[in-house]
Amino acid sequence: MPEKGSHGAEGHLTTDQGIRISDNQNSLKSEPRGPALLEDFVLREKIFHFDHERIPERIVHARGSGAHGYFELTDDLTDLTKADLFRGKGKKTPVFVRFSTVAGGAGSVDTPRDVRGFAVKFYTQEGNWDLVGNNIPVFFIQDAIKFPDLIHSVKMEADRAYPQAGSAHDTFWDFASLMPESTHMLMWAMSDRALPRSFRMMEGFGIHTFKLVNEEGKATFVKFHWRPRLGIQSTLWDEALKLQAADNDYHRRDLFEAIESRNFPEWDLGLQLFDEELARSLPYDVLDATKLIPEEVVPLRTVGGLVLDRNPDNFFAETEQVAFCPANIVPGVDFTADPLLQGRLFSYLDTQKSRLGTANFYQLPINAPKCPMMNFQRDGMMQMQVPKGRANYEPNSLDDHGEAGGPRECPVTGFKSTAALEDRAGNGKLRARAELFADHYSQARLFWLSQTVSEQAHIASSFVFELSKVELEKIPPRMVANLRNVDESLAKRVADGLGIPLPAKSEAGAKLVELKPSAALSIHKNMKDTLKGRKIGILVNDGSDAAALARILADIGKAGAQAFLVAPKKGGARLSDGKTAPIHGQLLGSPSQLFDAIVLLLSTEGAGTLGKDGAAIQWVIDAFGHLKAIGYDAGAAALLDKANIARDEGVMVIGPTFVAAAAKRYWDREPHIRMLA
Ligand code: HDE
Repeated sequence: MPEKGSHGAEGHLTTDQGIRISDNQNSLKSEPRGPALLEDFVLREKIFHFDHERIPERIVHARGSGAHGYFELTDDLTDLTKADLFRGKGKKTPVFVRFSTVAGGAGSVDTPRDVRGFAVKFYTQEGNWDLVGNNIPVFFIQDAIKFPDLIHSVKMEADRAYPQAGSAHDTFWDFASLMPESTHMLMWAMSDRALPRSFRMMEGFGIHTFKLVNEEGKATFVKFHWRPRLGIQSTLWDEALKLQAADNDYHRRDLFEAIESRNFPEWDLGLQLFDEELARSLPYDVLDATKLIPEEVVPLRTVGGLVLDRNPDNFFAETEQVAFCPANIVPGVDFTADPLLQGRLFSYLDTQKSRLGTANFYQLPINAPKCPMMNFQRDGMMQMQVPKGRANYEPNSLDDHGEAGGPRECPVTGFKSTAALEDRAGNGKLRARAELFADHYSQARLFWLSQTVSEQAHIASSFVFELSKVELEKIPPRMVANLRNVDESLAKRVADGLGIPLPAKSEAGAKLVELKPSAALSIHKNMKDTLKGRKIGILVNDGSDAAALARILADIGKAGAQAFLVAPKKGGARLSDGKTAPIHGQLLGSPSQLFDAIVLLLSTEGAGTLGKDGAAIQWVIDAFGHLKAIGYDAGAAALLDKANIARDEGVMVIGPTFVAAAAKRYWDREPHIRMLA
């Protein structure tokens, strides 16, 4: 079939039937002012197809952005797994990755406070393996049977159909406060992890414990971690809110542009590997998706890298139609009895039939395996394959008669489920949870204690903000009562912030264990002092110093960052040398939240003019408020004064040290400019 879009070598526009179209501007009429004719098959076909362009959006994770790339193995894992992609140092496996928000619809914004999906489809030589993860290593619930309740509560409310893409509303907090098992995940969701700066700067986690299985059938527990090579980076709440206004597509654009400019996003794949004995020794259950295993207990082993190096050719055909499914697994990897995972194994295939309309969606190019694929599944809507031969059942003996008998089972190389490593109490069938699942607070406390002072303030303030949006008065005290099991000071700060009395502590439900804080859980402790992959906004005006601009552009380029020139007029700014500097964005349309640090290069006169422009003053105030570095030259000082900017450690006269300083956020500034809980 010729590719859609190419429509034959000669580039003729045709109908879906291949008939050449002579006029694509005018419908067929009986006379110039006469009615359109029913006979016009060109018009009818075009409108008909247009009318049916949309498909149902995903029930969760509706808004997403994807890219192609590859996974490269750097550490041979033959001793641990027979999976092809993990054998042979240097082996490359093609992938498609989709990042997403969870709660919002397909047309919602990129930067709400939300969990992000991190779904990877590996097209291995032995079939497709999907590692469908998130950017947070734990989940809200322990058992899949609660998933519809969780999602109903967080999506827009049933009667009023708002809010879109946000958890700050009654039904979410009603459910969350009644589900103490969600407390650990709430700590993460209220932290800056839920406000990533870029898909390229967030971690990914498989969350559940899986198994790797080697040739001998020996299984090892594994947890999967994606580590961004640019380090973890998040935004502040105020910044995320303003980004929603400045650029709805902030993350989608960032991913697309990074790949277009060959700054390929990269992650390391780290594995936490452990055996049954270690699992048994832990004070929590490795089958419980609300728990993580600190890296201090089981360190990460880096085994490979993920590189995204190609944007999709077509968003709908690829990013929209890609169907990830945790049940897509290859020999050498296996599931565990995690009750959340088990529910997921059913859900994805089921929902994809409803979303993509036919059981044959696996034949779409983005979903089809890149290795041979043969079975006796037949027919169905939109069957694209034309299977040959008489046999459409198995076993058959048609081969014996010299006719094609079709594919056969592979007893040796085929996928085999491993025996459950998990404890079996021999209780028969029951609707119950394992004992250690009842500890809902110890790891929430571990997370809290692992944060910096400033991160703790963000978490406390997020709880205050979200709960302040709740109208039913009984909900916030219930949530604060749960938080008292996490940390008394946190609960007190949230109660104070809301202006409510501290409620009695809720029942902990299980004996809490004191866990050692883990530095890996903090963003601030894991940020990289690098400008690589980031964007610096430079404000110039007529009269700006040409030599200073050339110097800073060279420094930024050397640091691997992107410079973005902003001026009051898109036509450019006439610099001190009389030349016009080309501008990337006009001031009003390029607010400073789009940048990681800013530079002001202004003549005294230029600064004076901008001092009368609200957009310029706001530009500076926002960068300062978002704790970014500000570099300026002598002329620009007047604009800083007009914006009332204190000269703290992060505000400096531009010079050779600026680039290093610009890689940081100035957390110490925050208590001076913002009341946090
Ligand atoms: Fe999903 N989830 N999920 N989920 N999930 C879907 O599948 C579901 C869960 C995740 O970019 C749906 O094709 C259940 C955890 C991602 O296309 C659906 C449960 C994690 C994506 C579904 C969970 C995820 C989805 C909706 C509780 C992190 C987007 C559309 C047992 C490990 C994939 C679709 C993409 C999408 C069900 C919980 C990650 C309805 C029942 C935990 C990244 O099948």
